[in-house]
Amino acid sequence: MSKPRWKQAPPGSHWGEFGPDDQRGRMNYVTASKVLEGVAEVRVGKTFCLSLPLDVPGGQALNPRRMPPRRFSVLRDGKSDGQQGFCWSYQSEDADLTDVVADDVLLMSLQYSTQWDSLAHVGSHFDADGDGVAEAVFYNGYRAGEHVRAGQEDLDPIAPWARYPDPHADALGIEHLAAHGAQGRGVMIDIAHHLGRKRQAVGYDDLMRILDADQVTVEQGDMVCLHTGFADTLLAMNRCPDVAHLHATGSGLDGHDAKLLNWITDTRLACLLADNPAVELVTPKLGRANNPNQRLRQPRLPLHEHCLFKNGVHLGELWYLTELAAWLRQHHRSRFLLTAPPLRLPGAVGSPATPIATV
Ligand code: UVW
Repeated sequence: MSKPRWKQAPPGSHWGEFGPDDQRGRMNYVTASKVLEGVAEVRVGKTFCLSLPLDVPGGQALNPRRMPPRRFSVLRDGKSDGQQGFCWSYQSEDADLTDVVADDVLLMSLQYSTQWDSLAHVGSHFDADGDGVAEAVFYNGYRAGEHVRAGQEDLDPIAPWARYPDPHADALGIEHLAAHGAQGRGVMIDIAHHLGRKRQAVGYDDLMRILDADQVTVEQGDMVCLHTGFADTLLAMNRCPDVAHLHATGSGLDGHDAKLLNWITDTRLACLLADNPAVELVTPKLGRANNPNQRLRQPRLPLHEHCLFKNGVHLGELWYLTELAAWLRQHHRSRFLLTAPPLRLPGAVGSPATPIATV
């Protein structure tokens, strides 16, 4: 039995729900019977790829901290074979060998494009050990600096932004989701159909109206997809995102709506996946308290805090849901089998994904 990591859990959280050392959060609700409920939704065998091309959005305008993919060819003995382009051949070892080989190396932010956030992605400053001082902690009290570690500074980085190589989430890394398989019953909520693509924070009341109108029911262990249309607007920009336009378009959940946050917890949904950049609508700057000397400590991303930090609900962002949402609407359905494993990359805080829906 490991030493308890917290004396007090954050208000509105469910730390310890699956045991004090759990690292899978509400994906624990995606049980074998839940997978079978997903499989029962496969009726015609049609599949949908729910990933954007991984070089979308394009550049760094949408999020300056996220680097687009750069690929490098692998050289053999320090050189490429000029005749073969970037390929190399075993002929350098033995002239009788005929094989021609191409290998790539990839350098990118794991959360550049269609992605999963692990539970080590967003934590909070919270006094978990009850000593009166807030410390940086993640879900189930795992600590920044101890369980989720930054890399060591490298003065000769391969790129300016690769200055701290080998960070490691010893706890809560994305490999826990990969080991689960991230397969279960998907449920589509088609926000774009009802609210269009204008920028808007979608609260509990809006969401309930949409669920009612489309007769969508969300149950324990469902993997819930939110179609806002943002990815369509982005794709139309063909890798040159017009950020002003993007910021004026596309809805997201209202992370400041307490009723909505309670709904997320009370339904016991397993994860939230959206075609927008953050699932929630990110407000540019929060107001200060009336007294400028009084610090108002609050999260910039309240839905991230509620889901990743407090309740172990994984988030998926920049998914591509348009064709699936249209097909489901045409066939009067909202449920499907979702198969969305992240990379089984130990210690990573997020991962690209190529989710597949089967209907
Ligand atoms: C942040 O930018 C913090 O996260 P996300 O990509 O999950 O919105």
